[in-house]
Amino acid sequence: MITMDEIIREGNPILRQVAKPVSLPLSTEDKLTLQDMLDFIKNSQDTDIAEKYGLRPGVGLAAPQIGISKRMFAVHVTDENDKVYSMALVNPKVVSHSVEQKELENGEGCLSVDREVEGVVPRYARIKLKATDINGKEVLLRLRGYVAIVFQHELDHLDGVMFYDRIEGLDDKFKRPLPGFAI
Ligand code: LHY
Ligand code: NI
Repeated sequence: MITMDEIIREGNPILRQVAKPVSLPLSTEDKLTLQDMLDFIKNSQDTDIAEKYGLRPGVGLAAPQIGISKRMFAVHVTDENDKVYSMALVNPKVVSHSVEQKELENGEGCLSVDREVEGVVPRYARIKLKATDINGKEVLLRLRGYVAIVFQHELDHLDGVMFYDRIEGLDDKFKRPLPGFAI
């Protein structure tokens, strides 16, 4: 099982790489990795398991965070209407998004960041996402609110972007320009 020891922390260049597309059909190895990632997130939300293994509670995990630079992530998160999004996705693509932005009032954290970074992280309020699930099925998701923010946080990891890169005016030694804005 994945524990915190496997989670790569900021400063490791893998977190700054643009992850590679996953080849389809999914290999057995990639499927096992995806299942491990989803299990980690679920375990981290189980008080007893989290305490036993010292897991920090999380709602999402991207493959680069366990040192695998491939375009895949897992989420286990509940929306405002108690709908549970529990899935592992590969090659996700935002096909459309709102103009409206939204942010979590208390900012964001990251399982790869062992400190608090203050500041709001602007995200799209709504996104439509196309991806392939662990069974090789293509899915189209319409996401809003907290869940949309979590998915965007995980998507960013696939492009080597950390949440604090998006905090306006933040001065931080780990902060990098967003892709497309480099000189
Ligand atoms: N996981 C964070 C977590 O706590 C994701 C997250 C997203 C936190 C949005 C806060 C706001 O589950 C990760 O860092 N995964 O990359
Ligand atoms: Ni993160």
